[in-house]
Amino acid sequence: MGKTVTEKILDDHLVEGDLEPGEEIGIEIDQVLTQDTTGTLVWLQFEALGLDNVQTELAAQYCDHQTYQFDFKNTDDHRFLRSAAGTFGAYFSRPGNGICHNVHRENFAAPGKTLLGSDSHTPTPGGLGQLAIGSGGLDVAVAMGGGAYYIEMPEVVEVRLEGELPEWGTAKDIILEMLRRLSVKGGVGKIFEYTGPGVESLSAPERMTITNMGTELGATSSIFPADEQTKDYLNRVGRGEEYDPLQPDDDADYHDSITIDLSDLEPLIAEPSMPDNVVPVREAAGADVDQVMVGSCTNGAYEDILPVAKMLEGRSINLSTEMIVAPGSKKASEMLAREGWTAELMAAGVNFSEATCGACIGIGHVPGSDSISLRTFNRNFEGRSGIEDDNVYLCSPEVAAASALAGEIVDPRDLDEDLEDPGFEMPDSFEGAEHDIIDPDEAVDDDLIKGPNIGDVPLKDPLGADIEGSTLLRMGDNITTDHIIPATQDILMYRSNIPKLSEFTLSRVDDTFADRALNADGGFLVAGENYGQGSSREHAALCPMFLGIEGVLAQSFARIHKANLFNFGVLPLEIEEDAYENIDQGDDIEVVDNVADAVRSGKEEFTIRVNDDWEATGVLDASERERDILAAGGKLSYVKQQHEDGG
Ligand code: MIC
Ligand code: SF4
Repeated sequence: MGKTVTEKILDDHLVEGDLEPGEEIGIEIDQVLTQDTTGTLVWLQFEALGLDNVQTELAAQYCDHQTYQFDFKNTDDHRFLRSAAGTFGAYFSRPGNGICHNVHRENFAAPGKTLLGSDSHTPTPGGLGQLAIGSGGLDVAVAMGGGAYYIEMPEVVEVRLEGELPEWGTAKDIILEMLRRLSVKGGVGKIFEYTGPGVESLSAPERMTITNMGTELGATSSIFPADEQTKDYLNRVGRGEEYDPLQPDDDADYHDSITIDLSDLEPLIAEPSMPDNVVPVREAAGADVDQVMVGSCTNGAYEDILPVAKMLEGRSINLSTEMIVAPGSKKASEMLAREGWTAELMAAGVNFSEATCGACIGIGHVPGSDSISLRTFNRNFEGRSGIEDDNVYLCSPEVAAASALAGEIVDPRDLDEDLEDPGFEMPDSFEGAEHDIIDPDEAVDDDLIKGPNIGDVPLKDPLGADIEGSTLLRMGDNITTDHIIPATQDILMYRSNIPKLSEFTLSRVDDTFADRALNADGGFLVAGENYGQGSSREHAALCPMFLGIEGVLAQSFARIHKANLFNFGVLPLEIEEDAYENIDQGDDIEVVDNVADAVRSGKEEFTIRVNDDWEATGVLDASERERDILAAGGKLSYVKQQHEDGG
């Protein structure tokens, strides 16, 4: 039987298992990427594992999320990361050089290779035919040490694109349409593979807007074939020799198929405060916009800002609206400046930010209370912008520019007859800022430099026989990792200091939680569907573990977060809606079986006793390897044990 693009790459990298959906597979990783706010733990864990050299073809450390050195803690983290990259053999992209996904696609991403990254938007270069997956930092550390990466073989779902985008239709509208149809949990356990005649009409950067935001569907990854468009992009970034054509076989067998006729699309917008709250822009039109932001790893490339510049050239943004452009890479800033577009944008009333994630996670450009911010980003979870009562909308750069001109949300087709669709255009070459990536051969440090805020990674005891405790917090559906450990500056600066960071755990849901958890002797979290969606930050599992959380009972889990719970020895049990409805905060929970034995022996259904009064079933959906990790008290202890055993 013919193979999909995904299967071809997996086949080439398979070290364990069969490509059967639901089966655990182990794959070899060619490239890894990490960034500043997940990277410190990656290297601390790499060190704790006793590893001393990067074993993958390539590893890249980016400094992009918190680049403003407000506080010595951020600066110390950057210095530690530079020293770790130098010591262990990774590329180091300096603070301000750009967002990991943008810089990686320009410099390293290549078709047919595997990429693992400690950031949930790692699938971005799927648009170049690379199989790229986001994970927790510990998985990245292990892969970087030469270990395989294990996942449940996802279902490969075809997304067949027919036709061509109409005027003012953009790649962003394609992925917003996917979110409108499938929701933020519609991609869990899936890889979306784009096929069909519509693919040819999309340039590689447009494809990468789609694969980037496939993460918002909860997908393991998203991928396009590698074709003439891929070759064209690689030529323009000066890496034409890395082109390797890759197409699905004619008789490739997909688990499911979705068709989108591109010519039917119209400008779309995600309303507050979930990326799947998608409606046509015309339905949201008329609302006053206080702030417009163009940027992020979804739409912050030079190619995304160029149409904005063309639309604003010779015009002025509305006086009631502030507009900020945050290029995704310093190279994009440099190119815009060299070509005069920066001046055009400034003349129209735009302010520039340095190339950083920044505002996407509430660091700078925080919207005013209860105001509307229109962004070209990928996430609009409540409070993520840095203020609880935010109203963040997500849209294409074109809709953002039109709305900045109007001062209100507007479909560009309705703004002004003279406004032309600027279309999508790529530069002939991407030149600039070469000196901002330090090659491992030119490393400036060869020893780790740890400031006082950089501590060790706490370990958990191996799993015991009895697990009991109180329901310390009961939450609803779609709880994000931004709820568990927010990413704003005042909290982010403790990412390398787990005891301190833990004080903020779930504080946005209940600010007494951390104290209550520390004082309780063990305990549980209870949640509805899709618990832990969003970011890959392993702190969202590590900090609850540090506070004594032994298990999470949820109706369902997001993929990366569930893997992180295993990695830190926290028991994730799936419960039915009925049980979820009947457990109240404060209820006593006991997992009745001898838990350590049962986990090791492969038991799937656990009896949960509530208040010594009634019983529910908790399902442990885990591979043998995940069970061993859980029983060992987490992956760090498990891998160390394997090394000691000579495994
Ligand atoms: C995000 O978009 O939420 C982040 C910040 O990039 C995270 C990584 C982190 O928490 O540092 C992600 O997506 O994994
Ligand atoms: Fe950075 Fe935002 Fe992209 Fe995360 S989603 S990598 S915070 S720009």
